[in-house]
Amino acid sequence: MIADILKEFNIPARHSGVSTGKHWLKGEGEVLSSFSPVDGKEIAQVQSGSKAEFDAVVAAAEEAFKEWRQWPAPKRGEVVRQIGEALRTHKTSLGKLVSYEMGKSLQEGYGEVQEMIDICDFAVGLSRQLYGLAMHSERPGHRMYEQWHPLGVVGIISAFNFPVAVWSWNAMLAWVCGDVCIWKPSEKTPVTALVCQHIVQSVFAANQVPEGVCNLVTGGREVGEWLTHDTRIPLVSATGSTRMGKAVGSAVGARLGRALLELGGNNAIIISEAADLDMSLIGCVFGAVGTAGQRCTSTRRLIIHESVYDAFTQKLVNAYKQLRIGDPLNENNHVGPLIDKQAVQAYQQALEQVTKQGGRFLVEGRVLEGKGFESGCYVQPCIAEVQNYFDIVQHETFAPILYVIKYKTLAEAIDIQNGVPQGLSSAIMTLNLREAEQFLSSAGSDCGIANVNIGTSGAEIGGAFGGEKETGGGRESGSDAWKNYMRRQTNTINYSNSLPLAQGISFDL
Ligand code: UN1
Repeated sequence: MIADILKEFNIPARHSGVSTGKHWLKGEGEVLSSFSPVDGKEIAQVQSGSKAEFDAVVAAAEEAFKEWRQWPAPKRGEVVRQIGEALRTHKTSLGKLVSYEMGKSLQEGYGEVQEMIDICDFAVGLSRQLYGLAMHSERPGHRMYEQWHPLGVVGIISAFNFPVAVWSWNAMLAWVCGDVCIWKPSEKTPVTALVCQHIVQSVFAANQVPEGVCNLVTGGREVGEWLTHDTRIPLVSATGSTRMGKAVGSAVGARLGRALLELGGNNAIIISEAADLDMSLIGCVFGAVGTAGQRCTSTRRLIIHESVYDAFTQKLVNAYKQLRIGDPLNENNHVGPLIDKQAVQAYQQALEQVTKQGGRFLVEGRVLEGKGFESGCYVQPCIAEVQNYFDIVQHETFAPILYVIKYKTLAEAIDIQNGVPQGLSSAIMTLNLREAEQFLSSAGSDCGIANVNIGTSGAEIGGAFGGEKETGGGRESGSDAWKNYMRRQTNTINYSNSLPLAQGISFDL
């Protein structure tokens, strides 16, 4: 099945990972092997870019920008509309490949492609709505307004957990805004990136989009460093760990470029005494075990009111007993593998730390062995009773480990929810309006995303996506996130016969 999909997209056993959107370069850098965590098999080898090739790509991007920025935005939107159509055509095969290369369940693989289609639709509408404000000048015979111009070359560093959707949030907005993109996908999921590049390239070719608007450079850390240090790249949008984000943010900041950072989360759901417990269960379990706990938005902590603590943890334990773990392409399974053995090791180390720091497991974790688990990447989702201040709880472990914590008052619950270095997503389950509004108020959740009666993961593309504190502060996707990809220009026009100075200053010659 996967062989057919690779054939459909013209991906041989070895493929270049460097493209200017029209031509594939040789790929003179290191060779990446993409192994599926599903069965441990090699999917393909990808030849990454050398520094010289990277420089050639940036040069092509700069050249393309001169033309692309002059295309009317709705025309650029029309091209993005066609990308959305192409993604609709390929949704099943790309979704399966995402599931196979990354390990998320097939439903979530399809969901990821749907998220790409949704952002295409959003970007098409946006291409006619890149609005600036008009202001009233303090001077007679003057007019003021602001306009948004394309920014230039945008570097996109994406993570393995959403190997294609998060790139599309950035690329589709950047393209309607008139920018050109250079994508460095995760070295763990280069094959899905090749497929996206092929899809976009054929749409671009049919529309005579200039070479250099859609660039791909696969590779390891060094490619990320080239992107972040390059003064020809005014914006670097990066998704990944807080450690990576600090490196990107300081390198880009040192040259006064713009960094758009979407980093780790440590997302909690408060289960109030006024929660609908049956309904809450779905949100909590999907949030904790969906994508095997490898979403930035995964639910890591449940803060449960003491009066419903026993009842709700019992429900959770029962639900975890029903979880089917295995091949994510088999739709009967809920949970697939972690991305690789390194991730399994991090999971195991976290389990040790939980016990060492005084936690108690309600559902024990372990690495699964035997038939179907040969890749060594499948783990048992687990639940541990902890205190919020434990060092391990303060860190994001990218694995299905759910921490439960008891609370007495809502104020205490909000303190616990906010009492971590990260600030991405948060939620409260309650039917009590006062509680919900307190949680959403300025004294409530300190996260970029705060939900009521739904979980922490699975945000829609229409809202701005991102978070505060160590999550990096960036906002991608919907709302007015497009402004990150443009430069604002304030224009004042004098149509009078004199030149009065602002602030009433008189200056006569
Ligand atoms: C991520 O994990 O980096 O809200 C992105 C969600 C998805 C996107 C997650 N729509 O869970």
